[in-house]
Amino acid sequence: MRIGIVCYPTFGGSGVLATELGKALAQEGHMVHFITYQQPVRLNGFLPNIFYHEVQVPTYPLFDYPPYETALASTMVDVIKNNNLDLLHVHYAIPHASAAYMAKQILKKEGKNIPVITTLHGTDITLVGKDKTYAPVVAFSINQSDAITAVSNNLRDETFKTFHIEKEIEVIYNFVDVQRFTRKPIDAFRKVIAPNGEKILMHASNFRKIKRVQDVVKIFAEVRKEIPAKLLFVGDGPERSTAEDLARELGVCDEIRFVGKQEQMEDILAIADLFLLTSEYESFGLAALEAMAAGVPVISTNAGGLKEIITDGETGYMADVGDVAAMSQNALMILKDDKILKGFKERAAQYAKQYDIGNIIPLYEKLYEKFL
Ligand code: GMT
Repeated sequence: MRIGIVCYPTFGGSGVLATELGKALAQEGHMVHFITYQQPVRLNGFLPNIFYHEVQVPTYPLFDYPPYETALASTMVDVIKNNNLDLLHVHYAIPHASAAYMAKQILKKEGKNIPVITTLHGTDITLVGKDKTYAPVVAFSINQSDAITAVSNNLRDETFKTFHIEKEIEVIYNFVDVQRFTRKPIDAFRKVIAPNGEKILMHASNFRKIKRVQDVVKIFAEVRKEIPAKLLFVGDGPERSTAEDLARELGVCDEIRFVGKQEQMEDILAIADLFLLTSEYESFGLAALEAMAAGVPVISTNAGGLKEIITDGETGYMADVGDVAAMSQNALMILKDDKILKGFKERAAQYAKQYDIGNIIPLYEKLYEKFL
């Protein structure tokens, strides 16, 4: 098949998922064309069967806001026509689903039918999408898609609650390449972070408000009162300085490393003992799944779709949003006893296998085949 994939090229979960999907499809022999404004971060190195088309958005003195959506729709038309694509798969509804609708209408006039599949990822529905500035366009363009998928049952339900959706939404879970995340820890790296054998806690996100990174710092400060530990913050974003200020206030700043945006998550996760995800909402929590695949148990909130991937008391523990005391207790329960920790690590890795890339890619292929 010749497949167009449209996504955000950044470190966000939807872009990561879309890129990994495209790479896997290319490995299966499909021709995959990425259409976005920048090379996706996980699209590194040369890969046969993968093509990348950058959306150029020319500036003009009249434009205070250059019209990206128009440029994207025009690029979609151009790429679909010149590469004779069979279908377009857009990730994150805003503005990808509406740009795809526009491209579809233009091509229809020229006698070409291009099926559009929209995958909903989370905040495109639950936060940004439902804002009345965007809602009518989001609802309309989702309904105009030939197929809709959501990354969890929770997101599917939230979408039906938020919008009047006239079609079925198929749930296709996020996935992880288990083999890639099964890494031996790099000893030298572990020694740099935790020279005296301290336990390593980790959080990775885009540091937006919804992630509640202050709770991560608070949990870490509680853990530090009882056991020697270090905290690794991976990623960057608007709440980073708030987290840093709080760490200083709580006297744990020297025990925390902010390592910024990282591509090689598998190497970083390999040295971690516990992953913290304190979000107010996660449609799925791909970061938590990657942690589990690397054999790292997860302490998280019970928000959104997290309940669908974390098994309480087996692969980690969940607590209510903001319940720092419970999350700290849960973290200590796992970390205090090496035998208990080992059990959680093994089960996390084992449970992650059901979301292995090899189980999920065929579901997308099956969906695509319906439109050929
Ligand atoms: O979590 C973010 O803020 C990034 C966001 C995105 O769209 O890139 O992630 C969403 O999509 C991921 C992949 O499907 C999910 O695993 C995340 O849970 C979801 N984030 C939220 O729902 C907040």
